[in-house]
Amino acid sequence: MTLFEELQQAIINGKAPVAKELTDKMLKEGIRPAEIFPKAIVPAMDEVGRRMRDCEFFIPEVLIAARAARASTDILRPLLSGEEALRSAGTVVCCTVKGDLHDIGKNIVAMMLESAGFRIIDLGVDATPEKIVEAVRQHKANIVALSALLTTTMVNMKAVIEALTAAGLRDKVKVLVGGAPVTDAWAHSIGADGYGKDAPAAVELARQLAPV
Ligand code: B12
Repeated sequence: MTLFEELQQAIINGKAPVAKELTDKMLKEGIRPAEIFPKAIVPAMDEVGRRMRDCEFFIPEVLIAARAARASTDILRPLLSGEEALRSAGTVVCCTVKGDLHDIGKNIVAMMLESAGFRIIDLGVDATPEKIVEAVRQHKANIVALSALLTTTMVNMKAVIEALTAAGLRDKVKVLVGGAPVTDAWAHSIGADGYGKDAPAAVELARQLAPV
């Protein structure tokens, strides 16, 4: 097995200390940090996504795999010159909308997107439209990923889109929405660009909407 394959296995199996060790070893052997994303981390998280879709993996396995991926990305991120590899996939402002404190799904989506090479600006939970608009402007984001778990807070997704429009930023970003009560029909009705039912779908959508 190559080191790339070993790292893939470590991530899929959720072995964060092994992932860290292998990443250090790869760097010592002269492998470029930017090479490790497409050849190990991204395919590993793609496989995790496939397993989740096929019900071979459930939330705990996904979280553990994402944590292993993070053990590797934490080492690599500061080494990427000008963050070229991360920036090339796009910048995502992600959050749970105002009034909503559920963040487990949002965190999985953020970790999967990060593992897929996106730069993540995570605004946490209870994010106001103003805060989101400000972050999009400041970080020149090209994607906004909004999560809502309550039927009473879904409507705040619409408020974010209206605030982006009012700030003249709507045509600069693609807005993705998700969360248990959210549907494709809802996404359409509020003028979002896409709805994803789970984290792998979020990655697919982000790749489609902001192609490298
Ligand atoms: C855990 C939980 C909590 C925890 C949250 C902890 C945390 N840090 O997140 C706590 C205990 C704090 C909580 C509080 C409340 N909760 Co609660 N909670 C849940 C529960 C059991 C699980 C949610 C979860 O984490 N699921 C696992 C994750 C992985 O799934 P997910 O969030 O759906 O995310 C996936 C997808 O939806 C998608 N996705 C998510 N976000 C995004 C974003 C994008 C862009 C994309 C593309 C995809 C995407 O990808 C994710 C990964 O695959 C749900 C029940 C349920 N089955 O959903 C109730 C639930 C959501 N809660 C509910 C309620 C009512 C509440 C409270 C109001 C309870 C109360 N009376 O105080 C409060 C509200 C607090 C607030 N203001 O937010 C109701 C909502 C009912 C409704 N239809 O509105 C639910 C459905 C329970 C129920 N059946 O009544 N809750």
